[in-house]
Amino acid sequence: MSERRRQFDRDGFLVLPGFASPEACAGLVAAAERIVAETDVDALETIFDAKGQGHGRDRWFLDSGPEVRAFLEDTPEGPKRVNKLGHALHDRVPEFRAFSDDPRLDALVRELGVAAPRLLQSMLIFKYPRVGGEVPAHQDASYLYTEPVSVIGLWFALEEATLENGCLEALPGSHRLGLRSRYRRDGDRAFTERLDPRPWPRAGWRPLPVPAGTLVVLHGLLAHRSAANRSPDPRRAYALHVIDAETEYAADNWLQRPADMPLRGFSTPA
Ligand SMILES: O=C(O)CCC(=O)C(=O)O
Repeated sequence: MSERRRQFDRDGFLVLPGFASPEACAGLVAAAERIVAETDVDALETIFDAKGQGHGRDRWFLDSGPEVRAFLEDTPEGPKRVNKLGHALHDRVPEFRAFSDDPRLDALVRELGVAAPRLLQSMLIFKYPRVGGEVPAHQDASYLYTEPVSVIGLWFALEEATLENGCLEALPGSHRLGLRSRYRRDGDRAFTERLDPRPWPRAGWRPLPVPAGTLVVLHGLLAHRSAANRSPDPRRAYALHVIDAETEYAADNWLQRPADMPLRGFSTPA
């Protein structure tokens, strides 16, 4: 077993600095901002409500699995700002597709135990200066559930992530504490079902300030979160979530792909 695998199994995450070049990071930021510039942000209505999950009653969100859609920050007083783009950048936007189809990622997730990787969702998380909101503690397997759990989050810092601008924070070893909730779809709504009422411990969280180009790999059961961006600097990040085709994808996950857009593995030619 590789040292990387041992560390991932022990902690539930890996921090891999220097994964993406400055040019690659700048290319994704430019592509994301081009999409935002082409979007009528004032006409958007769906706030990505990381705390209350209010977007779970909204088709703009619920049907976004195979699309590229923008979601808003909760800024009741200020102008509308984009919180994230999701959830099929890796399929629909050439720059994200090229970045995501990196054979190093295929090899990495296989090394971490994913037998048949499938690219499930992708997001550009903006965390713009002063408006980028908090992401409360969660496990990705709550949202992207397979039986058994297989989801791995690949989170790329496109800019330096700091304590001030809302870097990721992880709770080491929490991937061994079981799944605390499931986010389940029921027709036109999705809702959180609590499986374990205990709150996450207050102590033991580790902030992960990282330079641009760093890849943070997150076990699907690892508790992680990020604070609001209180700084004058943006903290844009790209997140790609991968599951194992040899597991069962839950029929009541919020994200469902249409039959004509099946999930694919890495490196499938466009
Ligand atoms: O970028 C963030 O602040 C949070 C990202 C996250 O929680 C995720 O990708 O699962």
